[in-house]
Amino acid sequence: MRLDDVTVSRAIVERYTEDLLNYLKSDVAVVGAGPSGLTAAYYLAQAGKKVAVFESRLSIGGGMWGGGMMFNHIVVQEDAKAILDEFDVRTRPYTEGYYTADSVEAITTIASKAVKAGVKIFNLITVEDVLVRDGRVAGLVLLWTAAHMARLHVDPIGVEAKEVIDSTGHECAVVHIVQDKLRAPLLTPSGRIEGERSLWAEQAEAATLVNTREVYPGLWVCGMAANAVFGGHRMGPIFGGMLLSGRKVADAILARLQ
Ligand code: 48F
Repeated sequence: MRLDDVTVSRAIVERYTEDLLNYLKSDVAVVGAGPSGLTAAYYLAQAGKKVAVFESRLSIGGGMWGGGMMFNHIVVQEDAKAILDEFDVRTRPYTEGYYTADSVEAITTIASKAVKAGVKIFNLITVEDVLVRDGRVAGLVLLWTAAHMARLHVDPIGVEAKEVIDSTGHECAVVHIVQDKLRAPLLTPSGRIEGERSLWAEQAEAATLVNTREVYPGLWVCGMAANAVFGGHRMGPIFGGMLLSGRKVADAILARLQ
Protein backbone atom coordinates (compact mmCIF):
# COMPACT_ATOMS: atom_id res chain seq x y z
CA MET A 1 0.00 0.00 0.00
CA ARG A 2 1.24 3.49 -0.92
CA LEU A 3 1.09 5.95 1.99
CA ASP A 4 -0.68 9.16 1.15
CA ASP A 5 0.29 12.18 3.26
CA VAL A 6 -3.01 13.95 2.76
CA THR A 7 -4.93 10.88 3.99
CA VAL A 8 -2.84 11.01 7.19
CA SER A 9 -3.67 14.70 7.59
CA ARG A 10 -7.37 14.17 6.83
CA ALA A 11 -7.60 11.34 9.36
CA ILE A 12 -6.19 13.52 12.13
CA VAL A 13 -8.23 16.62 11.31
CA GLU A 14 -11.48 14.65 10.96
CA ARG A 15 -11.01 12.62 14.13
CA TYR A 16 -10.08 15.64 16.24
CA THR A 17 -12.97 17.66 14.84
CA GLU A 18 -15.36 14.80 15.68
CA ASP A 19 -14.08 14.84 19.26
CA LEU A 20 -14.33 18.59 19.64
CA LEU A 21 -17.85 18.68 18.22
CA ASN A 22 -18.86 15.82 20.50
CA TYR A 23 -17.57 17.59 23.62
CA LEU A 24 -19.02 21.04 22.92
CA LYS A 25 -21.55 19.83 25.50
CA SER A 26 -20.65 17.48 28.32
CA ASP A 27 -21.90 16.48 31.75
CA VAL A 28 -18.71 17.51 33.51
CA ALA A 29 -15.77 19.63 32.31
CA VAL A 30 -12.58 19.17 34.32
CA VAL A 31 -9.90 21.86 34.12
CA GLY A 32 -6.41 20.50 34.75
CA ALA A 33 -5.14 16.97 34.18
CA GLY A 34 -3.15 16.56 37.39
CA PRO A 35 -3.75 13.66 39.78
CA SER A 36 -6.92 15.08 41.38
CA GLY A 37 -8.57 16.04 38.09
CA LEU A 38 -7.77 12.72 36.41
CA THR A 39 -9.05 10.78 39.43
CA ALA A 40 -12.29 12.79 39.47
CA ALA A 41 -12.71 12.31 35.72
CA TYR A 42 -12.15 8.55 36.05
CA TYR A 43 -14.86 8.07 38.69
CA LEU A 44 -17.34 10.27 36.81
CA ALA A 45 -16.79 8.44 33.52
CA GLN A 46 -17.02 5.08 35.24
CA ALA A 47 -20.45 6.11 36.49
CA GLY A 48 -21.47 6.77 32.87
CA LYS A 49 -21.03 10.55 32.69
CA LYS A 50 -19.67 12.36 29.65
CA VAL A 51 -16.44 13.97 30.85
CA ALA A 52 -13.99 16.28 29.09
CA VAL A 53 -10.65 17.25 30.63
CA PHE A 54 -8.94 20.42 29.40
CA GLU A 55 -5.20 20.67 30.07
CA SER A 56 -3.13 23.68 29.10
CA ARG A 57 0.19 21.88 28.85
CA LEU A 58 1.41 19.42 26.23
CA SER A 59 1.78 16.78 28.94
CA ILE A 60 -0.85 15.59 31.38
CA GLY A 61 0.00 14.64 34.97
CA GLY A 62 0.50 18.07 36.53
CA GLY A 63 2.82 17.95 39.53
CA MET A 64 2.89 14.20 39.94
CA TRP A 65 5.71 13.39 37.51
CA GLY A 66 8.34 15.09 39.61
CA GLY A 67 7.55 13.37 42.94
CA GLY A 68 9.29 15.51 45.56
CA MET A 69 11.96 17.92 44.29
CA MET A 70 12.34 15.79 41.14
CA PHE A 71 12.92 12.54 43.08
CA ASN A 72 10.25 10.73 41.11
CA HIS A 73 8.58 8.76 43.88
CA ILE A 74 5.38 9.71 45.67
CA VAL A 75 4.10 8.91 49.14
CA VAL A 76 0.52 7.93 49.94
CA GLN A 77 -1.03 7.18 53.30
CA GLU A 78 -3.09 4.14 54.27
CA ASP A 79 -6.56 5.46 53.40
CA ALA A 80 -5.56 6.47 49.87
CA LYS A 81 -3.69 3.27 49.03
CA ALA A 82 -6.99 1.59 48.14
CA ILE A 83 -7.39 4.04 45.25
CA LEU A 84 -3.93 3.21 43.88
CA ASP A 85 -4.85 -0.49 44.28
CA GLU A 86 -8.02 0.12 42.28
CA PHE A 87 -5.97 1.79 39.53
CA ASP A 88 -3.48 -1.11 39.61
CA VAL A 89 -0.58 1.15 40.59
CA ARG A 90 2.00 -0.85 42.52
CA THR A 91 2.89 0.43 45.99
CA ARG A 92 5.61 -0.49 48.47
CA PRO A 93 5.15 -0.23 52.24
CA TYR A 94 7.69 2.12 53.78
CA THR A 95 6.92 2.44 57.49
CA GLU A 96 3.57 1.79 59.15
CA GLY A 97 0.83 3.69 57.29
CA TYR A 98 3.16 5.07 54.60
CA TYR A 99 3.47 3.67 51.07
CA THR A 100 5.54 4.79 48.11
CA ALA A 101 4.84 4.47 44.40
CA ASP A 102 6.77 5.31 41.28
CA SER A 103 5.39 8.68 40.17
CA VAL A 104 5.67 7.87 36.47
CA GLU A 105 3.83 4.57 36.91
CA ALA A 106 1.20 6.34 39.00
CA ILE A 107 0.34 9.11 36.59
CA THR A 108 0.54 7.07 33.39
CA THR A 109 -1.66 4.37 34.90
CA ILE A 110 -4.26 6.76 36.33
CA ALA A 111 -4.44 8.59 32.99
CA SER A 112 -4.76 5.34 31.07
CA LYS A 113 -7.57 4.07 33.31
CA ALA A 114 -9.38 7.40 32.99
CA VAL A 115 -9.18 7.39 29.19
CA LYS A 116 -10.28 3.76 29.01
CA ALA A 117 -13.23 4.57 31.30
CA GLY A 118 -14.35 7.04 28.62
CA VAL A 119 -12.75 10.35 29.63
CA LYS A 120 -11.72 12.58 26.72
CA ILE A 121 -8.58 14.59 27.43
CA PHE A 122 -7.90 17.72 25.38
CA ASN A 123 -4.33 18.84 25.96
CA LEU A 124 -2.75 22.09 24.74
CA ILE A 125 -5.96 24.00 25.52
CA THR A 126 -6.08 26.79 28.11
CA VAL A 127 -9.29 27.66 29.91
CA GLU A 128 -9.32 31.43 29.95
CA ASP A 129 -12.90 32.30 30.86
CA VAL A 130 -16.22 30.76 31.94
CA LEU A 131 -19.78 30.78 30.61
CA VAL A 132 -22.26 31.91 33.26
CA ARG A 133 -26.01 31.51 32.85
CA ASP A 134 -28.70 32.19 35.45
CA GLY A 135 -26.17 32.77 38.21
CA ARG A 136 -24.23 29.55 37.74
CA VAL A 137 -21.14 28.43 35.88
CA ALA A 138 -22.47 26.72 32.76
CA GLY A 139 -19.34 26.10 30.73
CA LEU A 140 -15.83 27.13 29.76
CA VAL A 141 -14.09 29.36 27.28
CA LEU A 142 -11.15 27.73 25.50
CA LEU A 143 -8.15 28.89 23.55
CA TRP A 144 -5.12 27.04 22.20
CA THR A 145 -2.34 27.40 24.76
CA ALA A 146 0.05 28.45 22.00
CA ALA A 147 -2.21 31.36 21.04
CA HIS A 148 -2.77 32.22 24.71
CA MET A 149 0.99 32.26 25.43
CA ALA A 150 1.79 34.30 22.33
CA ARG A 151 -0.95 36.74 23.37
CA LEU A 152 -2.35 36.57 19.85
CA HIS A 153 -5.46 38.63 19.28
CA VAL A 154 -7.68 35.57 18.68
CA ASP A 155 -11.15 34.99 20.08
CA PRO A 156 -11.72 31.77 22.02
CA ILE A 157 -14.64 29.33 21.77
CA GLY A 158 -17.22 28.35 24.40
CA VAL A 159 -18.28 24.86 25.54
CA GLU A 160 -21.11 23.88 27.86
CA ALA A 161 -21.01 21.58 30.89
CA LYS A 162 -23.57 20.83 33.58
CA GLU A 163 -20.84 20.98 36.22
CA VAL A 164 -17.25 22.28 36.11
CA ILE A 165 -14.29 21.19 38.26
CA ASP A 166 -11.30 23.44 38.91
CA SER A 167 -8.41 21.02 39.45
CA THR A 168 -5.68 23.44 38.39
CA GLY A 169 -3.63 23.00 41.58
CA HIS A 170 -1.95 25.98 43.24
CA GLU A 171 -3.20 28.30 40.48
CA CYS A 172 -6.94 27.69 41.09
CA ALA A 173 -7.26 29.33 37.69
CA VAL A 174 -11.00 28.95 37.13
CA VAL A 175 -11.92 30.26 40.57
CA HIS A 176 -9.68 33.27 39.92
CA ILE A 177 -11.59 33.93 36.70
CA VAL A 178 -14.93 33.72 38.52
CA GLN A 179 -13.68 35.97 41.33
CA ASP A 180 -12.25 38.57 38.95
CA LYS A 181 -14.91 38.64 36.25
CA LEU A 182 -18.17 37.85 38.03
CA ARG A 183 -17.40 40.00 41.04
CA ALA A 184 -19.88 37.90 43.00
CA PRO A 185 -19.04 36.30 46.36
CA LEU A 186 -17.57 32.79 46.38
CA LEU A 187 -18.81 30.17 48.88
CA THR A 188 -15.70 30.76 51.03
CA PRO A 189 -15.62 32.39 54.50
CA SER A 190 -14.57 35.78 53.10
CA GLY A 191 -16.37 35.42 49.77
CA ARG A 192 -12.96 35.57 48.08
CA ILE A 193 -10.05 33.17 47.46
CA GLU A 194 -8.52 32.65 50.91
CA GLY A 195 -5.07 31.73 49.57
CA GLU A 196 -2.91 28.72 50.40
CA ARG A 197 -0.82 28.46 53.54
CA SER A 198 2.68 27.05 53.98
CA LEU A 199 3.63 23.37 53.87
CA TRP A 200 2.15 21.13 56.60
CA ALA A 201 1.21 17.66 55.32
CA GLU A 202 -0.77 16.56 58.39
CA GLN A 203 -3.10 19.58 58.34
CA ALA A 204 -3.20 19.90 54.58
CA GLU A 205 -4.21 16.36 53.74
CA ALA A 206 -7.23 16.45 56.07
CA ALA A 207 -8.18 19.95 54.92
CA THR A 208 -8.05 18.95 51.25
CA LEU A 209 -11.02 16.68 51.75
CA VAL A 210 -13.00 19.20 53.79
CA ASN A 211 -12.29 21.88 51.17
CA THR A 212 -13.31 19.70 48.23
CA ARG A 213 -16.70 21.20 47.39
CA GLU A 214 -18.70 23.64 45.34
CA VAL A 215 -17.20 27.12 45.47
CA TYR A 216 -19.69 28.89 43.21
CA PRO A 217 -22.90 27.43 41.78
CA GLY A 218 -21.82 24.91 39.15
CA LEU A 219 -18.10 25.21 39.96
CA TRP A 220 -16.31 22.71 42.22
CA VAL A 221 -12.74 22.58 43.50
CA CYS A 222 -10.59 19.54 44.20
CA GLY A 223 -6.94 18.75 44.87
CA MET A 224 -4.53 21.53 45.74
CA ALA A 225 -6.94 24.09 44.26
CA ALA A 226 -9.38 23.25 47.09
CA ASN A 227 -6.81 24.27 49.71
CA ALA A 228 -5.68 27.33 47.76
CA VAL A 229 -9.29 28.54 47.52
CA PHE A 230 -10.37 27.74 51.08
CA GLY A 231 -7.12 28.72 52.83
CA GLY A 232 -5.65 25.28 53.58
CA HIS A 233 -1.99 24.43 53.84
CA ARG A 234 0.01 22.95 50.96
CA MET A 235 0.96 19.31 51.47
CA GLY A 236 4.14 18.73 49.45
CA PRO A 237 4.79 15.40 47.75
CA ILE A 238 2.25 13.29 49.63
CA PHE A 239 -0.49 12.52 47.10
CA GLY A 240 -3.18 10.61 49.00
CA GLY A 241 -5.27 13.75 49.47
CA MET A 242 -5.24 14.40 45.71
CA LEU A 243 -6.68 10.96 44.98
CA LEU A 244 -9.25 11.05 47.80
CA SER A 245 -10.27 14.58 46.81
CA GLY A 246 -10.76 13.52 43.17
CA ARG A 247 -13.01 10.69 44.30
CA LYS A 248 -14.91 12.93 46.72
CA VAL A 249 -15.71 15.60 44.12
CA ALA A 250 -16.83 12.90 41.67
CA ASP A 251 -19.21 11.43 44.29
CA ALA A 252 -20.62 14.87 45.14
CA ILE A 253 -21.21 15.71 41.47
CA LEU A 254 -22.79 12.33 40.80
CA ALA A 255 -25.21 12.96 43.66
CA ARG A 256 -25.99 16.41 42.17
CA LEU A 257 -26.53 15.06 38.66
CA GLN A 258 -28.97 12.45 39.89
O1 48F B 1 -0.88 20.97 39.90
P1 48F B 1 -1.61 19.73 39.56
O2 48F B 1 -0.87 18.45 39.63
O3 48F B 1 -2.95 19.71 40.47
P2 48F B 1 -3.52 18.68 41.56
O4 48F B 1 -4.25 17.57 40.90
O5 48F B 1 -2.23 18.06 42.24
C1 48F B 1 -1.35 18.86 43.00
C2 48F B 1 -0.04 18.13 43.10
O6 48F B 1 0.52 17.92 41.84
C3 48F B 1 0.99 18.88 43.96
C4 48F B 1 0.61 18.96 45.37
C5 48F B 1 0.07 17.76 46.07
O7 48F B 1 0.97 16.88 46.41
O8 48F B 1 0.71 19.99 45.98
O9 48F B 1 1.16 20.20 43.44
O10 48F B 1 -4.25 19.50 42.54
O11 48F B 1 -2.23 19.86 38.09
C6 48F B 1 -2.91 21.01 37.69
C7 48F B 1 -2.99 21.02 36.16
O12 48F B 1 -3.83 22.09 35.75
C8 48F B 1 -3.30 22.64 34.55
C9 48F B 1 -1.78 22.59 34.78
O13 48F B 1 -1.08 22.66 33.56
C10 48F B 1 -1.63 21.25 35.49
O14 48F B 1 -1.35 20.19 34.60
N1 48F B 1 -3.83 24.01 34.39
C11 48F B 1 -3.54 25.09 35.16
N2 48F B 1 -4.21 26.16 34.70
C12 48F B 1 -4.96 25.74 33.63
C13 48F B 1 -4.71 24.37 33.43
C14 48F B 1 -5.87 26.40 32.74
N3 48F B 1 -6.18 27.68 32.85
N4 48F B 1 -6.43 25.66 31.73
C15 48F B 1 -6.14 24.34 31.60
N5 48F B 1 -5.28 23.68 32.44
